[in-house]
Amino acid sequence: MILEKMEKALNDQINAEFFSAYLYLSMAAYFEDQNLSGCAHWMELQYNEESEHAMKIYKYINDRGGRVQLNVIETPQAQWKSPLTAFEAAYKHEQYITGRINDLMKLALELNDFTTQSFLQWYLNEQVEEEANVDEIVQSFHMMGNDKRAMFMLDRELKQRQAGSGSGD
Ligand code: OFO
Repeated sequence: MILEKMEKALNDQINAEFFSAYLYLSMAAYFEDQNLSGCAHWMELQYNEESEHAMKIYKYINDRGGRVQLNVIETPQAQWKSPLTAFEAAYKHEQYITGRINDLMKLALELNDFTTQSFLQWYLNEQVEEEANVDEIVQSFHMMGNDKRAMFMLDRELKQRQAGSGSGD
């Protein structure tokens, strides 16, 4: 049986993961509008991943005999100044999520909840990857500056991203 305090914090994280999904879907829609279908595709896959992250916690709470409580998902931002600022916002968001996972781990340690500590280990590792993947794209944007041809190439590369991988490689 999961402790109430841990259950509440994990339920909040389900909401945060679904918000991440929503945010990235909103970014996908923005990129579609900018005719950057590769960036849009990358964000759509990110949307799927975030939904999976939420559902993993959903399943965990149920498996531990807890009660899932779904809450309102905040409206995500819909417009960005440029493709670069959208990816920068995604990077900042991932750093925020990493902070949240660290806080969950702190709580699990405080409560001596060993199974939740083990469960959260996957998220800690995943966040290293999540931050690195977005940061790599932000760096590519910085390198190409206003070069339209480079933008075209990067968009094409991002279109190659496969489900389960973070980049276009
Ligand atoms: Fe769920 O990792 Fe991104 O937010």
